[in-house]
Amino acid sequence: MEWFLEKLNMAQHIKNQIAYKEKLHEETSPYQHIAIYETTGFGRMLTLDDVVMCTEKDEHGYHEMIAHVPMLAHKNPENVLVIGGGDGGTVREIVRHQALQKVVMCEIDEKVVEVARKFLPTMANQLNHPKVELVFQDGFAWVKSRKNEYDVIIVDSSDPVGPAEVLFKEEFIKSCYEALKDDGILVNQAENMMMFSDVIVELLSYGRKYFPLAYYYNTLVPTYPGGFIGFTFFSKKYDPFENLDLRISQENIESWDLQYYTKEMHRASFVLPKKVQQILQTPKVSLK
Ligand code: SPD
Repeated sequence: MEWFLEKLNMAQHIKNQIAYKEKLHEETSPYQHIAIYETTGFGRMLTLDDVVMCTEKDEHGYHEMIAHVPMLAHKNPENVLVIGGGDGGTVREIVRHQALQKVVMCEIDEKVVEVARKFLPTMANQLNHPKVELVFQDGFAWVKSRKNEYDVIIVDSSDPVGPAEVLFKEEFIKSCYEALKDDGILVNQAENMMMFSDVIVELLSYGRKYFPLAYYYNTLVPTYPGGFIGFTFFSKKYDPFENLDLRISQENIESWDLQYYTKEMHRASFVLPKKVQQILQTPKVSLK
């Protein structure tokens, strides 16, 4: 057994190590170093530039929550854009929705998708779905060229160091706002609330300049530093809960084979620790 040591440039006071049996693959694409490990406890793991992206065992907390929270908060999410998300886990969740007509996944690095198709079939297994269009180009450039087009945009990015840095900047949030329809929702991967509240505060400050509603919600992913990660939720019209009962019954989510998402987890994920809520200044959410 060996130990993978995460090289998360942002984490200064903590070390994230995952035990593995074997490194199954590695290559360097024009954008980053890509590797797949067979871990001892979490199944296969994808890393980019030596940072954990996902493992087979705990990916559901991330992909179900990044996808179903905005998809069930929106009244009719027909047109969806995913920026990043090359492993395919987010798209796998989005295509469950009957309301969906089309999802575009814009991933800068074609090699990540190639590797996921080969080594992570349980995540990449819906990338050939007829409602999915794959685009291999810079996500920012794609968003900038679209206006009033999407119901939901999901930014399934890596950390704000390296290729994804631009996705955490005001100009990008503004372009997403413009690419969304009048009742659109934008969800961004937004790091761990205890360790990187400065990143979240900054993202929220950009979002609040354009969107009337700004929230942060949280999910459990043990293989990420700190064990939690969260998302910003920016919305032009709908709060995260107002369409929930209706949408859940329309989609009949009981028939989906989910591991993490439930209506209760949806609501509870927006309830933040007292100090975090004070720092982020997001609306207080009741569990009822
Ligand atoms: N610190 C790691 C954050 C990684 C977030 N993105 C993961 C991609 C999974 N589809």
